[in-house]
Amino acid sequence: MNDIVTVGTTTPTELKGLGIPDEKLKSILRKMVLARRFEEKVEELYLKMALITGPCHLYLGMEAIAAGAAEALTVDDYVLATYRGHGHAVTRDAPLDKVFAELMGRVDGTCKGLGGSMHAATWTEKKLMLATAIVGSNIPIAAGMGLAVKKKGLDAVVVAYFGDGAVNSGSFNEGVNLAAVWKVPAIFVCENNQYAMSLPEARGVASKSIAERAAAYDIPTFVADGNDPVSVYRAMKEARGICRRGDGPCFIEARTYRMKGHGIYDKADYRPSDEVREWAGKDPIAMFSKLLVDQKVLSEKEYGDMRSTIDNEIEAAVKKARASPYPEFSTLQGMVYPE
Ligand SMILES: Cc1ncc(C[n+]2csc(CCOP(=O)(O)OP(=O)(O)O)c2C)c(N)n1
Repeated sequence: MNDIVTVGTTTPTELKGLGIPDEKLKSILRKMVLARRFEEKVEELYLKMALITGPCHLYLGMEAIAAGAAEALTVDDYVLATYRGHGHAVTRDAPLDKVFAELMGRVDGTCKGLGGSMHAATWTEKKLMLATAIVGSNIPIAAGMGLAVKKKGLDAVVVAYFGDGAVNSGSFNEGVNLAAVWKVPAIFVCENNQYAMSLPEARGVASKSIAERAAAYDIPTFVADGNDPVSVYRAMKEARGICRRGDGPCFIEARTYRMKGHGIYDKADYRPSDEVREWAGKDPIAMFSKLLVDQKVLSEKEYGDMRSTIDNEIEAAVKKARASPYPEFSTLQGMVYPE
């Protein structure tokens, strides 16, 4: 079995010694705030304004994973998300107005308004190849895409994101095993938010840890702090390097917590209130912004400006998305039946 490497939580004294340029740290923070503000706006558009309908799963609280990982990847790398994919779409620079338009079912959306929230994280210009609602299904697809990347000799990796529940699926075992046998450049990222709908990890996962299960396939396995974007960034950089050296797939388990229920209507009252409070105290954006301000990577003023610029970008994107029409029925027909 491969050793499991833990990339610990970044301490204030460690931060500068890591040699990560200030611009990169600021970019990570910007991506986190963007993902947070995007979701807060989605909640408002859905619950207060009824401009979004259908299933919708928020990424609130998990921003450190998408932002840290996105900064460690290149524009050529492929990303496969899930129904909880808005955070991945916006941190990968998918056009905000197009993601909003998809959520509102408008023709200018990332899937022409036909997919809705669950498929919004699809935008091939940014190599966001798929957002799937079938739990675990992107894992074997990543293995297959990794094989294509390897055979074509591309300078890229394929990254699949999924939750702790997905690790209990047959797809996980088939996909990770094949990727390991074929030694393909795929990175499997388990966003362990500790619940699969209402099922807590402790009651759904028999092995001691999710990372141990992946390491049993004899692939390099990392455990990152899913509420610390630098920890995730470092794990992803390392994993990408291993993949690009031709040493096969890697696995990252990033433990975090979703701030809200499984879907937008889920009040999540199956979670103990002291647990919710404990994790609210570990808000990844509050912690990371404090770290950067304390370490003088950016000033309070710069952080305030960053937030208001993002707020303006969000408002402009919503306006543009709302101006987009609904698709014609013929568009849907054309997608289902070939001409
Ligand atoms: C193959 C399959 N089985 C069951 C479901 C129903 N389902 C939707 S989400 C979900 C929970 C998944 O939890 P997890 O993988 O931890 O992801 P998270 O929602 O926490 O991001 C389930 C069981 C599904 N969509 N697909």
